[in-house]
Amino acid sequence: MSQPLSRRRLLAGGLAALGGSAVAAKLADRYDLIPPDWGGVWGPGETLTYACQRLLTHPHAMAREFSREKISKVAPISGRPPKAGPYRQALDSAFSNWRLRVDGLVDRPAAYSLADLKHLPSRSQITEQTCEEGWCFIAEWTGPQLSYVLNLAGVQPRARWVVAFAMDEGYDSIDLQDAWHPQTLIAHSMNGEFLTPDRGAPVRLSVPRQLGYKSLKFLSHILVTDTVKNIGKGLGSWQPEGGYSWYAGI
Ligand SMILES: Nc1nc2c(c(=O)[nH]1)N[C@H]1C(S)=C(S)[C@@H](COP(=O)(O)O)O[C@H]1N2
Ligand SMILES: [Mo]
Repeated sequence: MSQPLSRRRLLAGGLAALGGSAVAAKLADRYDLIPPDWGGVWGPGETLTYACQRLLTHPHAMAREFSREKISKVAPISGRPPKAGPYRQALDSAFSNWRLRVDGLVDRPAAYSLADLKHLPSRSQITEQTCEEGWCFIAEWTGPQLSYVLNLAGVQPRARWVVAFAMDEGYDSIDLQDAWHPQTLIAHSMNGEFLTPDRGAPVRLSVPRQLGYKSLKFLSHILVTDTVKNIGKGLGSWQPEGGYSWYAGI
């Protein structure tokens, strides 16, 4: 978004006033403000939330970062790794044959080994991860920024979404604004140690500006795309299929 703030405010105010109407939807579409879960009963509300977030917050507004003493002693786990199948095989061989594919609307598709990812320039951040079920914890995450990997791949102008796929069949998507965000990481470590299987090994996303379900674990594939209609049930995200919002900004 490159409009001046006053215009954004006006537009967002207009959207709020029109909440849920067809006019609001048209406006939002014109300014690229439609989330994948715009349809259905909650669609207008979801669109309003997403559109206002995108209009009113700075694209690089940072999630809060904490000092080391604030790191939580207890960090719950949600979503265990598969006990059998390809994940188990990959784990048994210490992920030596595992690759993170990066493809879709990019000029240079790539496949990274775990060693490749560990050697890329990385960022460490002590941030809070918040689960939609009501708990949270603070931890340090380390790994290359998603933006670094996307830059290597060369994202094409038509792209709008980045979809991550996991080895437990999970998938989730974020828009390019969150994909380029400096705190969106492909994390290989938590609190200075490589990820355990429970924590999402070999690598997971860390997306501290959104609820925990966007921080997908056990990654296998990153797809850059202009539509998520063909992903899962059409929302490009596991959780909205169960009733949560596609946009999980906090
Ligand atoms: N692949 C995959 N990623 C996942 C999940 C999952 O079940 N599978 N659970 C999500 C949810 S709901 C949350 S809150 C966080 C939890 O991360 P943690 O186990 O490190 O606390 O991971 C997210 N990533
Ligand atoms: Mo969660």
